[in-house]
Amino acid sequence: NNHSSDSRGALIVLEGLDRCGKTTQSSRLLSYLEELGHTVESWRFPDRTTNVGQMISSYLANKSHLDDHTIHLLFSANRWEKRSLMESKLKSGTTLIIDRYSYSGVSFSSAKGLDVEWCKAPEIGLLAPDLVLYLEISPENAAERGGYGEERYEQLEFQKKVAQSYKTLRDASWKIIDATLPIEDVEKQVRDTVLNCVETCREGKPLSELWL
Ligand code: 2DT
Repeated sequence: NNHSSDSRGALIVLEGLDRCGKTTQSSRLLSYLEELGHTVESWRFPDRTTNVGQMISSYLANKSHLDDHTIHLLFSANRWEKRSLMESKLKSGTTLIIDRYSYSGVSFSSAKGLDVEWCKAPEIGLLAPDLVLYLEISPENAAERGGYGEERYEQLEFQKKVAQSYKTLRDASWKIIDATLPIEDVEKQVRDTVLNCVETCREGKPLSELWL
């Protein structure tokens, strides 16, 4: 048994369509793990605080226009600029809960028509999540929740394409959760799956890289 000081944290990613409840679940999960005494941080991508992140933010707000390949590479660069910090946090025992990651990168860009393999290429070598919680909701249902803002991508037809692309990316690290259930039920499933994952990482599961 590893002593907690030399065991690593878990890399947990939340994915799903806009309005699926990712942000709510991330913050609830953060408090839950904190209460249990885990060292945990909540991150999100895009990280709009960096220079690259500001370019992305302006693009999403329709304040700038970029070629589809260019914005794809900026999203990827935005993950690369956080990679070493991510690795050191995990190795020092911090669990990271991340709202969107490479799967958003690949699904949103390939939903525009870019080649999937081309989209995956710049993601190769980023840290692979130990668990991807996919909060599943139909695009129609998500749209009915309201709150689609002014941002690029927040449109039903496009979200339908994104949902299709997400489906092709599922692998063994994914846990699909029905996001139309009451918030507490979703939360319960998130908690159970996460505790399991945190334990496996603590017991020495090695960190790996995308794409397997
Ligand atoms: P938020 O609304 O969650 O801030 O996301 N996106 C995100 C991409 O197209 N590629 C990516 O790599 C990532 C991380 C999803 C902003 C929008 O940006 C999209 C929604």
